[in-house]
Amino acid sequence: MKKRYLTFNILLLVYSQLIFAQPKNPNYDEGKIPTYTLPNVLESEGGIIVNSVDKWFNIRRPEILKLFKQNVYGEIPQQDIKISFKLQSIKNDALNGLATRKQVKIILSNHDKTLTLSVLLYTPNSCQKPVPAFLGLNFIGNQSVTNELDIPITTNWVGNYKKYHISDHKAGEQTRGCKTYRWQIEKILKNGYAIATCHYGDIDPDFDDGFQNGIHPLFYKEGQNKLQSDEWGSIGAWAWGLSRILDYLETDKDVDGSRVAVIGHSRLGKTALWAGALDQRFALVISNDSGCGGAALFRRRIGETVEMINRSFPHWFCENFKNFNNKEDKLPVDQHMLISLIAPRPVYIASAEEDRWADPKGEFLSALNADPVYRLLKTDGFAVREMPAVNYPLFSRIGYHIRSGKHDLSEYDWQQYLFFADKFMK
Ligand code: GTR
Repeated sequence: MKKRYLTFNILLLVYSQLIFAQPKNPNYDEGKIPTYTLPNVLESEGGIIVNSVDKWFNIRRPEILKLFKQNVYGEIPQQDIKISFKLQSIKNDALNGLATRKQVKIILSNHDKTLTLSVLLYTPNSCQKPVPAFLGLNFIGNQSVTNELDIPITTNWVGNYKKYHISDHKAGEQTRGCKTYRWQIEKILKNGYAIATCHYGDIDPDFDDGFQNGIHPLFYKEGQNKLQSDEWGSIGAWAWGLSRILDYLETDKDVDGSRVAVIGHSRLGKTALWAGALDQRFALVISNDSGCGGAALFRRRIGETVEMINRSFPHWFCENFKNFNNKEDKLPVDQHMLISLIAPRPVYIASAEEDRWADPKGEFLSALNADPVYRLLKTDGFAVREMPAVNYPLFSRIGYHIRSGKHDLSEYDWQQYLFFADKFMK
């Protein structure tokens, strides 16, 4: 009898823990969005009205960048670390002669620590070099983006995906080519672009370990073993890694380093936007279904919110960002300001109709509210005021579409990105 009573109590405890651990139900009702006011992208914290290109670049842009570093993505440590490039292999007739394929190691070291990024690069054989390029991180390793059999399977941490038989964070043979549809490599090459990628786990494994692995410890000062509250999380690290790959691409004679588009899907879409904001060498930026912490406005609090993202992914942003859990109105920035940091460079924001978690309307509104900066910088900005119909892409300097379907990076998305890149990078 006593034993039964105990079991009952334990079950009750476990059950109540489960209930309390559940994230609050996300809101999907437009009618329940609290009234909010976006920070004015063209007025400085000190009240200066930003009405010239000069004031934008000298006053407001640096201020906004700093606010994002301090409150959202974290500061990137300012130490110079050693970086070297090693060409691991070159294949001149990859993909039936369509491309030259290089595998390059980027070796980063500081104090006694080293980290290696493996970059996979295809350049089209039929084009005059140097060519413009797309650069994006991948989720499961370089072997997942192509069916070629001689790309080594990553031995670094990967997420667990039942579908690809990954249960212990190690990728196996089943992951070879499992994401080819997301990369459209042949199409990209046939359109005259190079494509470069690297596994995001090479830069920082995507789990919360108090920043003991990946790139962060390379920057720890003597005696430091954890981050300050305003220092970079994983998104900051992935974005920084993209810049190191760009460092390499600038040295590759087959690639035009001044015409590199940075692209990313979902958490890596957030990363692509932050990379484009931090590093003005990126000529064009593409955010695919980036959602909360990407293109979507925080203040709408629809789908994923600040609190939810910080709870599920405590390592993505800096510690200070947690101060804004359920306090979106206190944020000194919102994501239209992230888009504005990319101006006047072309940026493309893509959403998917069924991706309500990422708040497609909030992604659209960021684009719309970044428009004043793009216009101040003498571009055509964002060509519409109302959300375009599904599958009607828009190719102004701020490009945009909402396509039918789910959260994913599809062939349709790539068709628009290629068209957009043709317009601005060729
Ligand atoms: C979700 C997360 C989103 C998005 C997505 C992804 O679980 O809530 O913010 O980043 O993951 O990256 O696939």
